[in-house]
Amino acid sequence: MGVCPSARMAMLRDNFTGLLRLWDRPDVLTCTSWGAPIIWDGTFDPAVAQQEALQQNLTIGLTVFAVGRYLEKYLARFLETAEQHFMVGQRVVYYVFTELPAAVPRVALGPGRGLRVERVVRERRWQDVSMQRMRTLHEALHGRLGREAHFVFCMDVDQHFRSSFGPEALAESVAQLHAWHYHRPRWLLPYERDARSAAAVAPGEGDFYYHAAVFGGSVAALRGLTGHCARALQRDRERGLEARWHDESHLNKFFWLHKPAKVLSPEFCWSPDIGWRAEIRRPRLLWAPKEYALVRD
Ligand code: 2GW
Ligand code: MN
Repeated sequence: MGVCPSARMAMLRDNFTGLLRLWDRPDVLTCTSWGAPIIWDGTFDPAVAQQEALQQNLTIGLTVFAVGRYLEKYLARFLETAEQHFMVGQRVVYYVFTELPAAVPRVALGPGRGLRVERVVRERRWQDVSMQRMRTLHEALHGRLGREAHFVFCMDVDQHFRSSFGPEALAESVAQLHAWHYHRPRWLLPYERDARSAAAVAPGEGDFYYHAAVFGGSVAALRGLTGHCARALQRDRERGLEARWHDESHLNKFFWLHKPAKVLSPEFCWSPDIGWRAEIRRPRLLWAPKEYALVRD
C-alpha cells in the first residue's frame, strides 16, 4: 500500500520502458570498458533527462568560434538550428568567440536563452585558429562563462543541428565518437604517434578516436581538459612539433588519460558524406561539406 494504483501503473510502465530500452540497441556498443554509457538513439528517455535537468535548474553554455570566413559562412545556421534543437527548455548561454563582434548575426533567441560575444585575435595560420581555442576556452572557463554555466559544450561551427541535442548528453565529462573512425580497429585510429609529442598515444593505447567538434562537461572538468590541452600544445610548439590533428590529437590523449563519463554515439555529430548506415537512426548534428580549397588558403 502507500502507492496509489495510477502511480503504480506509471512505475510499471516506466520500468517496462526502461527494460525495453536496455534491449533496444543490440546492434551497437552501449557501454565502455570503464562503465561509461555510450548513448545511442533509443538508449535513453529524453523526457526523463529533461525532467532531471529542470530539477537541477541548470545553465548550459555552448561555445563556438567563428573567425575569418567561418563567421559569415557557418555561424548563422549553427545558431539558428541550435535554437531549434540544442537543450530546448533549459537555460542556455551561447558564447561566440570572434575577431569581428559587429558581424555576428542577430539570431532571435527563445526565452531563457542568451548570447555573449567575446573578442579574440585572429591567428595567422588556420592550425593556430583551431589550437588557440583551448587556451581561450580555458580563460573563459575561469571567467564569466565559468561563473554562469554549470555544464558547457564546446563545438565546431562548421555544422548544424538536425534534431534534438538535449540534456541526455550532459555528464561530468563528455566525448564524441568520430563519425569516420568509430568502427575502425584501434591500430588504424589517427592518433599522434610521434613519441616526442605530448599528444603521443602508443600502439596498444587508446580507447576510441574522439572528435574535437563536440566535447563537454562540468565547468570543473572542462577547466582541467582545456588546461591540459593548452599546456600540451604549448609544450609541443616549444619543441617545434605539431600533432597530426592539432588540438584534436591532444584531446584524444587527454581522454585516454582521463576517461570520459559519457560517450556520444556518432549520431550526435554525423557526416552526411559517409552515406547511409543502419545504426545511425537520427543524426543530431550534421557536418557541413568540407571546402578546404575555399577556406584553407
Ligand atoms: C580552420 C581550418 C582551415 C581554415 C579555417 C579554419 C577556421 C576554423 C577558421 O578560419 N575560422 C574558425 O573560426 N575556425 C574554427 O575552428 C571554427 O570554429 C571551426 O569549426 C574550428 C575547427 O576548424 P575546422 O572545423 O575547419 O576543422 P575540422 O572540421 O577539420 O576539425 C577537426 O580538426 C580540427 C583540428 O585540425 C579541430 O580539432 C576540430 O575541432 C575538429 O573537428
Ligand atoms: Mn569542423
